[in-house]
Amino acid sequence: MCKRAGGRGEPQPVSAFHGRGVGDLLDRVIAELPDAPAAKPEHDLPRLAIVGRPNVGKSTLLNRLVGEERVIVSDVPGTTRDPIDVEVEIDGDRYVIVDTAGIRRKPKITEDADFYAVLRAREALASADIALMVVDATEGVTHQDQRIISEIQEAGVGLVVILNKWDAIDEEQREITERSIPDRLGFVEWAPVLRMSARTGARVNRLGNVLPAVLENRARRIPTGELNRRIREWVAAHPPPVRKGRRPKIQYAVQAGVNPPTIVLFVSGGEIGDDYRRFLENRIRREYDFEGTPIHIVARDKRK
Ligand SMILES: Nc1nc2c(ncn2[C@@H]2O[C@H](COP(=O)(O)OP(=O)(O)OP(=O)(O)O)[C@@H](O)[C@H]2O)c(=O)[nH]1
Ligand SMILES: [Mg+2]
Repeated sequence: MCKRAGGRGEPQPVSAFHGRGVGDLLDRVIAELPDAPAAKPEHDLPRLAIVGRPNVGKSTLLNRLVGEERVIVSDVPGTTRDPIDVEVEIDGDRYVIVDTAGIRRKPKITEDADFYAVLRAREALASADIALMVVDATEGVTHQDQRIISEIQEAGVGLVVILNKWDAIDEEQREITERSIPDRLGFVEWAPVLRMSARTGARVNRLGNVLPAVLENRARRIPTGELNRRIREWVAAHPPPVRKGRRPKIQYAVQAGVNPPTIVLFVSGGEIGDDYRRFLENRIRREYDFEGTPIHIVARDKRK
């Protein structure tokens, strides 16, 4: 808690006019704030959600990670209906892992079971720290895969893409799949992509290194002074474009949260567009290791 000095707290020198010390002040304010209600208690294990289209091998992967046949596997799409929580240890680290129903493009609303299965898969996804997005390598990355990945990104959940059934494709098909990756997954180029076979177990152990790194990156904080220094440099080299006849000015920035890293820009004189947010995100990713986690950048009007 706050160290008391005569009941008024420790003084923090700032210059409101120059903005000097404001960043450090904000860091201290944030450190004193109670954690957001969404934050999980520390004793809770990190949650992994296995998601993807029907029949890609999600349940097979869960069984492989657990080391026994905990959930039903079959070649009939739509086998899994309810998300099931299972505790697993992967390379010495413990997690809660959730198998989910395959997410279809349009769940047949007439078939209630289908509709609710997809709904529950989305709920399991929303409360996960990392999504293991399983893709069927024999089919390559499809549009529906891309849609699910966009949902993961918007939910702010960590992302590891798994190209599963790697055992079932030959050298030529592997090359075709590899060549399509930059195009199909370019919009999440920060996500690790692992080739594996849930059925044979080949390369499943790669998750052991990747998962702890993603969790660490999701918890990374950029100190406010440093963040503002860098943003000033990037803005000086590439100022935000004029929109609706007004040029926005970023007054200051602060990383307001983690899991996922969330950066708030206080802006005056105009609006920051999506393109410019992406530009800043790319610069941030060049400087800091945020592999495997979305970054949310929020612009706020300074006057509000
Ligand atoms: N060749 C090969 N087949 C696999 C692999 N993983 C899963 N399969 C097969 O793919 C089929 C579907 O596997 P499941 O694990 O039930 O797939 P799912 O994604 O859980 O399917 P739903 O629950 O219906 O969404 C089964 O016949 C599995 O044996 C793999 O790595 N290689
Ligand atoms: Mg299943």
